[in-house]
Amino acid sequence: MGLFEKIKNGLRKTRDALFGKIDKLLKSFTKIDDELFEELEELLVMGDVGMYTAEKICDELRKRVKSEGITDPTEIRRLLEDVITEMLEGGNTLDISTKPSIILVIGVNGVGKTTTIGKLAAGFVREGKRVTLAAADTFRAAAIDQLKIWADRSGADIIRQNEGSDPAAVVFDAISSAKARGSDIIIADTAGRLHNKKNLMDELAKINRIIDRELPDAAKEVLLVLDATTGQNAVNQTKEFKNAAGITGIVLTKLDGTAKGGVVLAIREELDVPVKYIGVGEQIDDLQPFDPKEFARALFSDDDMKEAIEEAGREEKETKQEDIENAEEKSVPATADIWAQIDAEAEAERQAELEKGEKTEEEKEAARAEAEAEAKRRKEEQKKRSEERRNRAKQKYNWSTEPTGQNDDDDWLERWKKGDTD
Ligand SMILES: Nc1nc2c(ncn2[C@@H]2O[C@H](COP(=O)(O)OP(=O)(O)OP(=O)(O)O)[C@@H](O)[C@H]2O)c(=O)[nH]1
Ligand SMILES: [Mg+2]
Repeated sequence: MGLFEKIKNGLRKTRDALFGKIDKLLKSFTKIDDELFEELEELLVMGDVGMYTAEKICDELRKRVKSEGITDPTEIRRLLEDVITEMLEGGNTLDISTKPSIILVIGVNGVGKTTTIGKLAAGFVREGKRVTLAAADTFRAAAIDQLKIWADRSGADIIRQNEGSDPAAVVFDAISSAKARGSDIIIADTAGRLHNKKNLMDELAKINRIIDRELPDAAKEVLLVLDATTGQNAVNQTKEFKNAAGITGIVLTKLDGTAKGGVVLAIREELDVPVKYIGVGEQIDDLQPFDPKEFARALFSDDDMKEAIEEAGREEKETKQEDIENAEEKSVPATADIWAQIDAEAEAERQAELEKGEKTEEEKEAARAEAEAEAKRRKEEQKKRSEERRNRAKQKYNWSTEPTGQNDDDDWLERWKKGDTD
């Protein structure tokens, strides 16, 4: 499947729910008037574009309709595509211009940080770059294991420490290792959940300080991962993280599972943070660099617009319900897959450990037997030597019995008792 096809497929729900409806609306009007713009604005707001952004889009459309002298409502579709493209443009590319560059990946739990890192790493490795992953989500042991799986899958190096270790120390290690190995890119995973928000933000600030100290001249990206299925919540999360972590870009995941793709516009417009990647599925190549033009084109893609318009006729509630269900369905098996894999690996490790354990037990048994035999042999030898000595002493001192300690050569006797004689 081509890149565009993937984006198009990934945006099918948003296209069906929002842009299909817009198309239907435009076709139902015979002239361009205020009512049309009002209804259009309402559709945009319903499609998670946000009030402020929806208004802005409509103002821009009004201006262009006027300046271009457009009278056919269906032409608004083209204008809308242009306005959306322009709105989303600027700062979309990742700055990885230095060696090494560093990408810090942040976001609340479950949004797709680790998966995104795996996909990013796979893409970079495919381009011939050397990638070092830093397992700085030390909050859960499973998070470290999950990143390890992605490192193996993608062919990246990984630096990890034990669960509970200091994430900033892991990042420090990863930077040192990347420098030593000549890595091109370091990507750091972080925890999405800590005991409280302050802890989380403090931790990110600490990691940031380490990066700035150890790589003062490196290209640095702080990517905030957002789950598109959460709609306006994603906008709120951006606000929270923007202040604390100095975000340079957004990765919007799970667009394939939602009709809320319009949230891209809200994030860009309301918060002025560029979207750099979008996730349109769970496969390793389902993360796409964000291309505003392609994105807008995919939203209005004609081939299945007919189908989209039909879909748009469905009840909003039904779409939303399906949206939620699909998002849940989609994320559960993938997580389950990862867990199953982690479990399987842990089980394999346990088995190996067990076998190793049995062997060691056998070895121990053998070693014990050998040691016993050796001790017995030495004892025999010692006994023999003692016997010889005793005989020599008997002859020398004309003893008729064993030494008693009352012999004139007490000193020798004492030494003999200690085995300290020849
Ligand atoms: N459908 C779909 N699912 C995705 C996408 N990106 C991630 N996921 C799924 O989202 C779930 C959570 O992903 P993770 O990468 O574990 O999320 P995380 O942010 O690292 O989570 P924590 O480590 O718990 O904070 C997994 O089941 C992923 O397969 C996407 O673009 N589309
Ligand atoms: Mg994770």
